[in-house]
Amino acid sequence: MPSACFGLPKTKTEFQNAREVEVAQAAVAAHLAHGDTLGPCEGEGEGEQPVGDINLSVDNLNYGPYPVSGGHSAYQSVFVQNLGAADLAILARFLEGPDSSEFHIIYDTGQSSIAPEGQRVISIGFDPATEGDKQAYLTLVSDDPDEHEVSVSLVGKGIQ
Ligand SMILES: [Ca+2]
Repeated sequence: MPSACFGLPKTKTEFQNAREVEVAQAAVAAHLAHGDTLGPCEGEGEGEQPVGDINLSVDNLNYGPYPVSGGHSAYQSVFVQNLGAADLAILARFLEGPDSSEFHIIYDTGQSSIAPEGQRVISIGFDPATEGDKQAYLTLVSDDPDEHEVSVSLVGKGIQ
């Protein structure tokens, strides 16, 4: 098992003189003597470990005006996508906000882990209990390192 990996200190054209070349060759020889591997380190170029990267297909869903006595509206869907190179864990999913009881999750493919290039589909219907403007959020919690929580805004209006 090599103890480390390493690259050449400079590209060949960057060496200023024979002395620098000699020093560089000695450094390479010392690495090789240790059993190190010459060349890019594993994962180098990626910069870091692969991670999941959450993306929502929409920022908001607008159900428009809908009758209070109409039952559920036609549903609308959010595609929760993984644009990263590693699996994305979905840790929680909830409806929140002032009128969250008037929006309902009708359908959810439900994966707790989304593979790279995969997606989870969540479909929501609007069922206003009273007249007026309604607002809620669908929030997803994941292990995306820079977007722990993401939300879709849900709006609609209850009418007679
Ligand atoms: Ca991200």
